[in-house]
Amino acid sequence: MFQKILIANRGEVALRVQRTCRELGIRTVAVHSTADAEAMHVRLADESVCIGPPPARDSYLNMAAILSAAIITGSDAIHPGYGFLSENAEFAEMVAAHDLTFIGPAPQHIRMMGDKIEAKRVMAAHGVLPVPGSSRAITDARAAEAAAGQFGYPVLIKAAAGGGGRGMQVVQGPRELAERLALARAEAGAAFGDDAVYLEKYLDRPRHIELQVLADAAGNVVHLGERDCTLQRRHQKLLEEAGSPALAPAERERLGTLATSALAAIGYRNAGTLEFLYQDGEFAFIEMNTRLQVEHPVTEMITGIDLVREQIRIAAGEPLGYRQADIRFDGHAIECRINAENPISFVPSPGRILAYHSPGGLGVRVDSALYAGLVVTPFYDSLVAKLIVHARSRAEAIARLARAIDEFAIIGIETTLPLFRKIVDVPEFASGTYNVHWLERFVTGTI
Ligand code: MV4
Repeated sequence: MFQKILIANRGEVALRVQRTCRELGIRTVAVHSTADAEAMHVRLADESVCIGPPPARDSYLNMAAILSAAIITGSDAIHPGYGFLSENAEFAEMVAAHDLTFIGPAPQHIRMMGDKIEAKRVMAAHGVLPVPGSSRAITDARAAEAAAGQFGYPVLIKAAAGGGGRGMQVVQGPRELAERLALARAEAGAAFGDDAVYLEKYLDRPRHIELQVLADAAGNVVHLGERDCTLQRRHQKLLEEAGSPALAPAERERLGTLATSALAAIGYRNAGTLEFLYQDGEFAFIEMNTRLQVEHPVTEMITGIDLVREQIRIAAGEPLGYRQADIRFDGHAIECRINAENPISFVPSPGRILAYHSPGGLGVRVDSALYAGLVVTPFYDSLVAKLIVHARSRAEAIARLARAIDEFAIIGIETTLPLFRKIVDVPEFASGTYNVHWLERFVTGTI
């Protein structure tokens, strides 16, 4: 097992990884930009190293600075958290080249899943059906027309290097195709430095359901059930649940069996998440994420499994030590992502935290690096806290969430807490019958 882990991240996820390291008796090294000198993840680490100025590209994305910090502190492994370098295959390779362990999948699997066309091809070859679409990158309108003709309009153009919805273009019919294709390619090139795009059949009212998996070095693969991330705004998830209000236990079993055997076949290792669109009782694979996800706590709450502990143990070569049949799904969990933003306009709201009180009691968890006196800077993601509740049923979890939101006080900046207080009171939310478009209409006042 590792003696010392460098955590190449900041904020709540840096604390999240530190907590597990402490429980495992592993020392922690924090890295930070000059903007984060007073941050909680620096205060609570055993050691810290300043790696650069505030812009992420000069600090939290600065591979040479992070590797130097790992070497001078005598760290044995690097946990990347989520975002930043967590899905950077080149970084994972550099970590290994310096005789350090990257706590995550092998570079080849990060690279494979980073190419969304390749990810769909590989998963399809192992029996996980993707959304119908083009099997290769599309470069000209004629190839696009031929592909669209095969599975029919409307189609969606996506960036091969993308993910997360950036640069997507819906095409209603053949007359719009050439124009939208040019637009999508230009956007993909500007955003990802790669203008490869692909086409998919556009599903008009899907839910977003994802499956958490764990795979060890010995080839044992288990799933930890699904998360429902249907409530998104502009491709940013706002509220996630485990399990999905739309799914029956038998459907979870069917999906889990398919997905785990596919990942075993490709030799995947560590934690991963398969993303699906779910519409009319059918799952269609769209992407795989090769990192710990922001919404992982809801899975931890219903399974009792510490995902960061499993990531560290797997990276150290230890076996999972349990089988699929040993995993129990207990109750229901909901997470709200609380951002430092105006709850109506979503304009970022940096500033000093003047007072802070977090909720507690049975079934309440808060993952946050906030404290009274901290200055929230405008340099990074606006996520400042995750409020997670767990209860025996979804209805009880919603009631618990409402009271936990009422207890939560974050004074000095604007946050999205008032938006969540509204959502939990809406009958459509309680019914669980919405699709990915519902929240957008709710926040804009269209419904
Ligand atoms: C889709 C889709 C419908 N059809 N793909 C958005 C983020 C990325 N992970 C995948 N996304 C989608 N892919 C096909 N073939 C719908 C979404 C989608 C979405 C689309 C428009 C507006 C809001 C959305 C929210 C979640 C998912």
